[in-house]
Amino acid sequence: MKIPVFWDEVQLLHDPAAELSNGRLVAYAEKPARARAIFDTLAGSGLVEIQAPGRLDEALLHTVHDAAYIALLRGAWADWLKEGCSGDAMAGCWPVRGQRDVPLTRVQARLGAACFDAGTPITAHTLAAAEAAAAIGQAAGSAVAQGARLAFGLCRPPGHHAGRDYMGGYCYFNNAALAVEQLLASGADRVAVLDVDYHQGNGTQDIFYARPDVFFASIHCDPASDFPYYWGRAEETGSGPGLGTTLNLPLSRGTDWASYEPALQAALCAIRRFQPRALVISYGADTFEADPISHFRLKTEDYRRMGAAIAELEFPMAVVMEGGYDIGALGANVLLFLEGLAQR
Ligand code: SP5
Ligand code: ZN
Repeated sequence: MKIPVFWDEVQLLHDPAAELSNGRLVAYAEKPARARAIFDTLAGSGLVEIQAPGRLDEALLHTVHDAAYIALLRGAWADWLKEGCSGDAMAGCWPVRGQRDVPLTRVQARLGAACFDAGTPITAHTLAAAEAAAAIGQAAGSAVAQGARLAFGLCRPPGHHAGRDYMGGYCYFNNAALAVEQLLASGADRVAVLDVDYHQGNGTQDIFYARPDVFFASIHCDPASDFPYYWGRAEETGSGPGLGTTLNLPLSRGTDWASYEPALQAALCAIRRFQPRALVISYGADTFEADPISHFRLKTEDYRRMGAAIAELEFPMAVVMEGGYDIGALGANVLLFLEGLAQR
């Protein structure tokens, strides 16, 4: 059985010029060539069947994201031009915590209030790409709901840093959360998310933080040293009816497979205990040793091991693509992970 891979080339049109990094504007790391490299490797592998996603369900999108936030993203580029700005649309002024809630008119101000970093610009084609990625997240969830044991959503832009009403970390819509909500809408009563991107999945955590029906586990670099800084400590375990359904496993810079594997087993153990009907995996290959923006030391072969370890869970799985910035190795790092998952 070939693995269904959902893909839409509209995603390649999102191409921001720069991001703010260590006090400088530098080339944007989340480049179209990333998705192209993954697509080419998977398409040439004989392991997968490329499929177009269905239409993005408006109601489902509104289950995950706030209506005013969706409207902001949809209007941002036109507003930016109307207000006489040039360059990619992004804020340069942000409200601080605890600030009084005031009505905002300028798109600069509205973007600042809805974004937590200076790495998530909006271009002419960003919305189209982000909607395609969201549709792909939904399609991956839907394929699993309809009986696939494994499906892969080749999403770009990524999604796990985007919350209900905010963007950040190269993410606009939360593609993994769309997969989760699609599974729940199709009758699953409990769904788990395993996030293995180098960066903690703060958006997914926030969206499901108080939910007893969605378990969120994330293995990531300690936020004391790395982005997203303000989320991802081990003490964050959920709230209210969702207390105990969030698991954060921060690891230090320099982590290799020997130190990664025990954390992965701990996450798998907790997921098994939760007994979900399905698992959504936020897969980032930025844990790779040569990743240009990250500091773990996993090797290409380790992704097959990671996939095989996760495959020990008997639940059906929808994988969505998150980060991973070493374009030369990215295709192999995705393919081997999928091969490991498909081994069962
Ligand atoms: C989905 C995902 O992996 N998002 C990560 C966002 C990380 N943003 C902060 C990175 C800081 C390093 N910037 C280096 C840019 C090199 N062009
Ligand atoms: Zn990442």
